[in-house]
Amino acid sequence: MKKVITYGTFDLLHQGHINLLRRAKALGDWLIVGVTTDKFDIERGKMNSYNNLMERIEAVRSTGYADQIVIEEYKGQKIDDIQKYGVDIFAIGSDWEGYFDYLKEYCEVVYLPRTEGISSTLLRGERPSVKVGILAPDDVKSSFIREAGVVNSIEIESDPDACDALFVASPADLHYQQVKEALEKGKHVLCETPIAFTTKESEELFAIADRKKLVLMLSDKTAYCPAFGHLVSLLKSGAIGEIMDVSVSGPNGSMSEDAGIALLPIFKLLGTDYRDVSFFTRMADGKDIFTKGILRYDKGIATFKVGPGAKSEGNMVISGTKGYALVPAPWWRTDYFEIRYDDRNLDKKCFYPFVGDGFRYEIKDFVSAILRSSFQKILRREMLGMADVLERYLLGKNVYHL
Ligand code: C2G
Repeated sequence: MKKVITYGTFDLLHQGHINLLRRAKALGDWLIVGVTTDKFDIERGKMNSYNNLMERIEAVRSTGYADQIVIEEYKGQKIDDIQKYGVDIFAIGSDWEGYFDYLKEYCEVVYLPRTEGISSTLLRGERPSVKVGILAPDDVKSSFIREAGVVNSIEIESDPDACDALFVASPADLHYQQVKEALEKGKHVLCETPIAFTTKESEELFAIADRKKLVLMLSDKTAYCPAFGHLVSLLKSGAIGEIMDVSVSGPNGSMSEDAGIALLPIFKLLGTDYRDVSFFTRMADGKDIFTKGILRYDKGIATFKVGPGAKSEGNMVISGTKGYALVPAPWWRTDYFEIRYDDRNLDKKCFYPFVGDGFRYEIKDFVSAILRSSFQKILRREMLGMADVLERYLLGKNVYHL
């Protein structure tokens, strides 16, 4: 029996894919189709798939050409699969001509003609997209535009009246007013932390968003990147036992700029039911240049330090009853962490992609929240917690000056 294998994303399955599968099947007696996982596609720079893995597998199955479907999860898997399944022919579209010649050492390699005039990219372009306006300094703006280029269903709109959504990364004291205006005009908002300086103002913004059925999402590169999400799920599933201490160092902006970022892992891991918060702060020329914050919980404690005035290693250590997690600097741009135990044989090193400058993850989530009402990774109570901590600081509650 002659076995043929082919691979692809097969997003928004179209005639080009169907032709390819038909031609691949005709080369032998048994066709194996490898469908890429969402994670692997993101790793290889494909952020913009419309269908998820299950939908794409179902689409391939529905063509009737695949005798066997496998999932492709990592670079190098093609060689492993060819050996594992005893494959005779590797087939792929001619857009890959020459690229897979290295597989000739393992089996025959056939480049099949690509169908012209149709592609997933074209089909994605025909779907509704979100027009996003940007209120940000030039460097942030150009980075946002560059990263939005790899995300599906988004267009940058320079006319503020014509946009459906707004990205706000202006100075923190302008956020509340700008977010409020945008929401009142019916625009979805992605805003850097903090959305406001008080809980009352934050609640008011959420109420407008709800009344107008709009997405109000917090921009924070850490929250949406793959490593951070997995770190939180792993620790919440008990990987280090009961979490007792979260110690966060950095980023090094002022309290109003960066406290929200530093509080995110604390709230994700210990929740928002803190008993009290105290601050130790040092001012220079009317600005806070160093602040250490302490949040006391019933069964745990968290500390964070922010500010440009005291240099430090920007890492994060989370202590549990059975082990601890170490996220090396800069923890807020997480692509790697370690879980450590007394028995070093049990230690785990976890690596993840952090592609581009990290904006793409939150842009993707923002667009899905608007178009598909998908789950928002930063919860409202966490955003309100950030506003509450900042408000206590600005009101001088439990603030000790150094
Ligand atoms: N294809 C085609 N004609 C088109 C579009 C796609 O023949 N108009 C072929 C591609 O050449 C490929 C297959 O359909 O062989 C799947 O295409 P994609 O879903 O775009 O997947 P791709 O990114 O090419 O992944 O490990 C994955 C593989 O490297 C290929």
